[in-house]
Amino acid sequence: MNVRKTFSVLSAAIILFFGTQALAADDYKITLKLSHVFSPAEQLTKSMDAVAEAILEKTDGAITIQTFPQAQLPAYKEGVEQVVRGANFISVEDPSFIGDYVPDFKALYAPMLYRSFDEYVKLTQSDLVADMRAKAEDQGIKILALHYIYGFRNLITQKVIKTPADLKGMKIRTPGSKSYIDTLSAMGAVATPLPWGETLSAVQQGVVDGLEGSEFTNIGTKVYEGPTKNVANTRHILGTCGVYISTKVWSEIPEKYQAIIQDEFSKGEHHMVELLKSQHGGVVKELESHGVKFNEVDGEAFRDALKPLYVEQEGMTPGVFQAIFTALDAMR
Ligand code: X3X
Repeated sequence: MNVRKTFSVLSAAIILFFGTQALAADDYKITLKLSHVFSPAEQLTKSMDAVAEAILEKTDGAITIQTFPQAQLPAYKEGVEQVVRGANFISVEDPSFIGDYVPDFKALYAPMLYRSFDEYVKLTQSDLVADMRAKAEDQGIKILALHYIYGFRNLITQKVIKTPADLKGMKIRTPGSKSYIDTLSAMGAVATPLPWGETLSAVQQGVVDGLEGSEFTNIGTKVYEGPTKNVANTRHILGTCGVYISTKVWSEIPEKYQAIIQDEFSKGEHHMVELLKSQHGGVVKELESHGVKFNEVDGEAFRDALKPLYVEQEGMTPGVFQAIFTALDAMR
């Protein structure tokens, strides 16, 4: 008799627990603010808006993601800080901006590593990067995506650049992370960090001699309308964004909604990679129609100039660069 009574009490408790969970999930709602620096015409903006819309629909309105482009909200380093502080906030920035918390991401985002979008995508799916993701979670950062790729970053200047010597004394605008500053300095330029919002006016006013960015940035923000009409195909950094949310906020979202959020951001990054691969040739032609000229560079000279950057920095996992080189060699 006791066994039967115990069993029925236990069954009732289990039904009550899962029933409460189900009710909690059904009543659960959250609004997250998503911040990035891209302009309305750029694919990243369109992709973020599409993912937010799909998540709202598939969660029957439980998960609202309000998207804020062009650094309307804290962005870059400040955006990642919002995530680490546990705000209801999603930061969309390149991995160099989480490098302050997990230095290995600065190695993942190091210059002249990748020959294609696909190499980087494949590396993000490796055990090596899974370890990096785990380290990020220890720092309070849940990574929902890493390959919202917006193109290889090239030099965009008035003067034709072919070698590091050509960059001597030239002020080149970069984003504010150390990865970019170290990269452009090693390439021979005077790296001049500025938020994107101040960049085109700085070029116009001659505050900087040029910038570096992808063809998708060039066309999407109309860089070509300014004086910097020469693109040197350095492909020095693969421009890509990750999507970051607080682990604390993430853990409070019911699992059924977590699955939808993760699935939609994953589908979004795969879609954007394939779309931009198919669009790149047309974008180059469109830029050329606006008077932009592309030139090849002395790749060996730039690779030699950048070699000192493949030295482990403080906090990096010993051998992390060798592990990346080995993984990339295995793909080729
Ligand atoms: O952190 C995200 C990007 O890496 C920032 O790159 P930035 O500041 O050169 O902006 C790229 C542009 O396409 C924004 O419109």
